Amino acid sequence: MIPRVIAIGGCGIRALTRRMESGFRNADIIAIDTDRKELTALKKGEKVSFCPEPKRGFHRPFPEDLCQKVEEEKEWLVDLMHGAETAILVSGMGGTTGTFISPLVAGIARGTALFTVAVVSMPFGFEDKRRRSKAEKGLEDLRKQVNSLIVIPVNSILPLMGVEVPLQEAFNTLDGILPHS
Ligand SMILES: Nc1nc2c(ncn2[C@@H]2O[C@H](COP(=O)(O)OP(=O)(O)OP(=O)(O)O)[C@@H](O)[C@H]2O)c(=O)[nH]1
Ligand SMILES: [Mg+2]
Repeated sequence: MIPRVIAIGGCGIRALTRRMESGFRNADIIAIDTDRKELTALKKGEKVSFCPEPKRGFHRPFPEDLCQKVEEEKEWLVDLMHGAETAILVSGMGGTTGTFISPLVAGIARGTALFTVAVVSMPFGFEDKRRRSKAEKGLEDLRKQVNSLIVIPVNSILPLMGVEVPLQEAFNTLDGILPHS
């Protein structure tokens, strides 16, 4: 039976898009994001847009709004899981969308008796320190909700890439690794 692959946030969607470009078909894909542009770039799969209304002049979602949105859409998400035995979540910890939504969606998948695996990256060492602590917290929440957790040790990729790595190149390399895991 083919798994549900659930890409969450920019990192998850970009990594999956790259994997599909190299010919990856055997999965039912669900993409969840708060950014419509990222979702539009994905050519295949069920797209779930969690774009809250801009609030107090901010255009980025607030974590509490995202959690509420997931709760509101829970039944629909349960339906999307229907018929599968395994869910594989792909996301990057450290932003807002992937960090806060991944544990909730993992909980929903596991709650519907799917064997639930999460493949995530943690921020590179050169990223903002606040991202790291946010990512650590997200990872702990996620760990409680999955059967299996695979964390990609991103900093160990850097030495493979030479001394001065452009940021985008580091992410591109990670995109190549995440969905193979
Ligand atoms: N593989 C890969 N990782 C990325 C990329 N962009 C960012 N990341 C990593 O993923 C983490 C989360 O970034 P995003 O996925 O863009 O964030 P998001 O989940 O969409 O959350 P918000 O945009 O903040 O709501 C970052 O801190 C980076 O470590 C990318 O293009 N590819
Ligand atoms: Mg994003």
